[in-house]
Amino acid sequence: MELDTNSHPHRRLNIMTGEWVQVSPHRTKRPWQGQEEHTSENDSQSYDATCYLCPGNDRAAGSSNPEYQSTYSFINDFSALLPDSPSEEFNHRDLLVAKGERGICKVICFSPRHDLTLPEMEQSHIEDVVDLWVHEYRELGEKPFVNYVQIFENKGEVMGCSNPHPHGQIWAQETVPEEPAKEQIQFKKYFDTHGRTLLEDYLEIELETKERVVTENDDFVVLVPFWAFWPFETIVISRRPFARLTDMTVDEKRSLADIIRKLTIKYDNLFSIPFPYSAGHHPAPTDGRDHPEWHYHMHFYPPLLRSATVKKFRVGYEMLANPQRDITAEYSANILRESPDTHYKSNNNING
Ligand code: H2U
Repeated sequence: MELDTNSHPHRRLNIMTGEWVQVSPHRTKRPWQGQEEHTSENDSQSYDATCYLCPGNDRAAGSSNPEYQSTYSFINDFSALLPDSPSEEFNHRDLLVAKGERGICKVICFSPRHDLTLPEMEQSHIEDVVDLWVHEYRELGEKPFVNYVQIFENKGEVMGCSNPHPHGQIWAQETVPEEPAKEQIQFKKYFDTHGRTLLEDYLEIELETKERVVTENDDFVVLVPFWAFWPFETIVISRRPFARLTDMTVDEKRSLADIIRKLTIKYDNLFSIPFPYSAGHHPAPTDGRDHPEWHYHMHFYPPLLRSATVKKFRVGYEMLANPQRDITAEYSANILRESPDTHYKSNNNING
């Protein structure tokens, strides 16, 4: 019998990490009697006097925010990493091993407006957010002890986001953390053999069929990767294989803002809610090396499965054995592609 990836259980290789994902498309018919998440709309007020991130307000640890008009970043008052902690190693008989880790954590506010999320923001305001990401990547990456700058956003209560005010975080640190480190190995292996970036060649294949492509513009393509784990996971890949956020041209920065707007509008429209996710940039490490193998991209990992209230849990087999998904990447890509381009709350048309 020939393998039909639309109906037969199979495994797909995540070429970016070298790890396998179990796909079980025949399971999508099972009934659901488990937990349903409650949905939360955005706050409707543009300023909240009790919000730690609104302009002019006091923060939890005593400092206060300026009356910022656009974007604003500050050192996280509860930073997980500190710039002056010892970076010595500890090793007891190769069994108890630890190493000090230095770093800097920042919070970045996307807008002075408490009630907006990225898909509801004007294109020009998302461009300001892109400029801030580039600025922070440059400034933090230039610090001699910083070898990786991880910029990310947790959106929605279900993802553990602490505050509806639109914001993200940055953790810049000495060590290249696990996820980009896995990609670094895979990218280098591929580049050394083929002389092209792994994502450049992968994108070429995806653009032949467009089966998993969700949306695209002149400089970026959004697709559900062949090996996606989260039901509506996507990756944003630059058409030109550049490595760093600071390598983007003015046009590419504009295009990045545009593609993020397009994608997040589609996400919100999927279940007519502010769609929760963890998303982040994977630019090259800032370790002073050139990294011709690296290809800039962004990951979006949304937790929802089949409605606004049913979440995917990574438990049981997936904790103990292997990541697994039921609906196929092709099925999800199709749903996302068909998701309307105008935000459900407004006439904010993504083509406008
Ligand atoms: P999350 O919503 O993704 O948790 O990010 C909010 C961050 O903001 C969180 O890391 C920080 C928290 O430590 N924070 C401050 O730095 N100051 C505050 O006054 C409140 C929250």
